Amino acid sequence: SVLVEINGKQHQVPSGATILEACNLAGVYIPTLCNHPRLEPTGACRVCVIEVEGARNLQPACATKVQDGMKIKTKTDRVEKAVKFNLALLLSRHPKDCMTCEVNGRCEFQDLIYRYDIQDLFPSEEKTSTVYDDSSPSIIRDLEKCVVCGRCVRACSELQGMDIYSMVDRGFETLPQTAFEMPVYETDCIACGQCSAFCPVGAITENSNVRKVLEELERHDKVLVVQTAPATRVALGEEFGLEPGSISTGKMVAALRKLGFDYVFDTNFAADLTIMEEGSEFLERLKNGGPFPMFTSCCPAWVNMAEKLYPQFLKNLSSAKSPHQMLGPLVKTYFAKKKGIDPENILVVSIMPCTAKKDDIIRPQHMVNGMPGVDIVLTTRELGKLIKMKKIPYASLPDEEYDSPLGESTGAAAIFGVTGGVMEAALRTAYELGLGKPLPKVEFTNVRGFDGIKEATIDFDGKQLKVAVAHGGANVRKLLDKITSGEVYYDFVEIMACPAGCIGGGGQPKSLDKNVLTRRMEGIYTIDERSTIRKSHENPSIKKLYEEFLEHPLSHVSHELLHTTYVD
Ligand code: HC0
Ligand code: SF4
Repeated sequence: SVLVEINGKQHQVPSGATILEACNLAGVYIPTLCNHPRLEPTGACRVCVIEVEGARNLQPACATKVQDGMKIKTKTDRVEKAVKFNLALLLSRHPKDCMTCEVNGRCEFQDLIYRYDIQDLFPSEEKTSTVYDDSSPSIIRDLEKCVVCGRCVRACSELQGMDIYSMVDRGFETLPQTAFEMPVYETDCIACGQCSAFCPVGAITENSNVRKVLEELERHDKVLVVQTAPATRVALGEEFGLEPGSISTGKMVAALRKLGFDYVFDTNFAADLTIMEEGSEFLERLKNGGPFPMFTSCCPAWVNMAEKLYPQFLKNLSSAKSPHQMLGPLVKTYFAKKKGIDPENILVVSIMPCTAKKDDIIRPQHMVNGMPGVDIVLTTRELGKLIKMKKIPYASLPDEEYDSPLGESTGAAAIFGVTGGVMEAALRTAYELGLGKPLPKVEFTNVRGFDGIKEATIDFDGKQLKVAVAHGGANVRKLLDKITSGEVYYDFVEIMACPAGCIGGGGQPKSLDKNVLTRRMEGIYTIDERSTIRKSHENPSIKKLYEEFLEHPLSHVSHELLHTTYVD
């Protein structure tokens, strides 16, 4: 560590830290827009400038490393003036329609303008940019609101390995643009939404369906069914001041009932079902000799990536639909029949940590009996917004339970929400169903954690199964390249496009906490540990579903409702 002086006080800080990190550790506030703890610093916004004794110019705190004996001043008139000037410049080119903005009240720029009491010094009537791109069902780009921080560019390239945007200088303005300024939906964009989760303002947001759902709730002329993804329950609370990783499943269910949904089901139930189908498919492939590796197929951004960039692997993807796309059709068949409801009169809403699910529900392959399996997707952020609009006191709601029969789930389903979870859940079931004997140990710890690519070898009655897990597009692409070149061989591979899996999904609450993913991951594994049933094939409601309706995994009905195809 090194000793630095910040505003006249000595602080011991880790060597190699940036001045911004050092000040954060010392509890000294520094404003910033372009910096994000999970992205490489660039110093682009110049809002974090500070004075360093001996240096003539102000320095960007995010991109300057501490040195032993450094004397840093963050509160001088010169700093204050520069920060205000830089904010005022940004404000001059920013629209002032905060009241109608998607992120009103949750905008980092708005907070800074308020905090520094910035007046509009250079009011301009002219729009600086007219790029408004709603081509994608997943994200909307309204670049008039862009503050040129470059976080979207970095999230897309550093984390996702996708490079959809680059900063384009058009003379009078610089903007994060697609190649040839194409609508984003026409590029190789996989709809993961990471760019929207890192945007500090409302320049890139999820393509919101809040109003649509609000209208359905108020009209209420249909049976309103909602399902919640595994990763939502450890993140939604953040929108209401709960610690990251707090498990608020019961409050979420209660809030959804208060909003007016008639049935609250759990995507986790269908995650158990996915394991039954996908696990059985894997066992079939072992019997029939492939094709290997078998890839998981539940991440729709990964499916987009495979279809757009790796068509050679489409035959390797499991044909199992993702859990929420299994639950929707089951609601409109199995459940509708049980309750005597006309399926045309049911609306299924999925609450997902994911923006790609908005794209996923309009795939023609997901139509069942002429109806979409799932009608509307709301991200975790959008659900937070809806709950706030309705003034529901989320944090103090008493816990409620999911409805049955599509609400019961196991610990195996819970861990779908983190990287490695689908693999672990699948192995728990494939082992016991395939070998007919109990697992020696229920946890597969080698596939857990944040390493970008994880591998394990599992002894499958003498056969050594090789499995791999990758998360975050950049890691995924590395792994796929190695598989393509023949450098590595695997039997089974789990892919999640977002960093850390769904807990880090592009539709999750925005966070500047660098430990947010660790906390959410802890929350997920805690749910698994606390579950009395931890293997999908032991879920009694799943057993009943097969007895009453599906017959057995990979049956004819299963194929009709629960499996899909891919196109390149
Ligand atoms: Fe996921 Fe899913 S686990 S993709 O990460 O498989 O979004 O949370 O809902 O469908 O279950 C996301 C999360 C899901 C699905 C499940 C899978
Ligand atoms: Fe890149 Fe994902 Fe944003 Fe598409 S949605 S531009 S792939 S970060």
